[in-house]
This record gives sequence, C-alpha cells and structure tokens, in this order.
Amino acid sequence: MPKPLVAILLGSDSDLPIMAETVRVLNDFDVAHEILVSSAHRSPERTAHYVKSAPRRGVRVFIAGAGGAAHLAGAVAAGTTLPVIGVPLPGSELNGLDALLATVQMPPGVPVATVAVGKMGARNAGYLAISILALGDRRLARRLEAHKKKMAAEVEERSSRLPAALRRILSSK
Ligand code: RP5
Repeated sequence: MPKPLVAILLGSDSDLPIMAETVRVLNDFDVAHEILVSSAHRSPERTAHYVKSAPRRGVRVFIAGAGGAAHLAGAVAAGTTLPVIGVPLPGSELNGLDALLATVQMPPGVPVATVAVGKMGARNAGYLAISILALGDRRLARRLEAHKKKMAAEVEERSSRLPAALRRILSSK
C-alpha cells in the first residue's frame, strides 16, 4: 500500500455520498489517500490525535467535509501547519449556508481553504489537494496540465455543437 498523501475526514458517515466525489478525483490522478469519520464536536480527541499522527504516515494535505456547525476543518487546522481544505456540506435546514460560514470564517493565522458547498466543492477539494501536491511532483503537475487542456477541448467541442442544438430548440414548439 502506498503512503497516504491526502487525509479525508468526514464529520459523519452520512457525508460519504458527497465526499466520495473527492475520492473519485484523487483516484483519477492515482493519489494515495485515507478516509475516516471524525467529528470536531462528537470526537474532538480522536480528531486531534489523528491530525497529529497523520503526517508521520505521509499525509501532506488534509481535506475535511462536514455539515451544519461545520467546525471540522477548523479543528484540523488548529492542530497542523499542513494545508487544510474545508468542504461545507448541505443537508441541514439551512442547506449548507451554515456549513459554508462555519468553515470559511477562520481567524487569521489558522487558514482553511474553503471550497464550494456540496459535490462541486468535494470535487474541487480533490483538485486543490492535487495542485498543492503537484508543486513538488512534476509527474502530477503534467497530469494536471493535461486535464486542464482536456477541459478546454471539451468546451470547444460543446461550442461546436451549439448550432445544431439551437436548430433543434427553435424548430420545436
Ligand atoms: C455534521 O452533522 C456531519 O458532518 C453531518 O454533515 C451532519 C449530520 O451528521 P449525522 O447526524 O448524520 O451523524 O457533524
């Protein structure tokens, strides 16, 4: 088993369907990772202990996804100088706005790189972790560049399909 470079913490196993998107991105780039449930509020000691021990196993970037009063990413950032990415998750009565504010509003000196709410953010957390790792990994940097080029080519391809799509829309009732 390769050493995990990225640690993904979930506030609850109920967060897995969304945070699986982070895993999908890391898998696409063959980035080794580990994933666990640990809550800022319900298991603060487990979280603090994990954050201290993870770098010894090779972890270089933390990703934390949580909903509601989402302090997990902040609790991780409190215990490390490694980069921490926070994914605010929806599902509460406030649809993730609570998690967004709780994750993003960190005090100076304890940053959390907060991505978008939900699946889009979960995917971007993976990409951002890869960007950070790519600073010291040329092979990964090249794969990220290739991915960007592929996205740009896809935009051109979609654009080229517009005239036909427009004709279909305009000719239908
Ligand atoms: C948060 O509360 C978790 O991250 C999850 O998004 C939410 C609900 O957790 P469960 O009640 O499903 O365990 O701490």
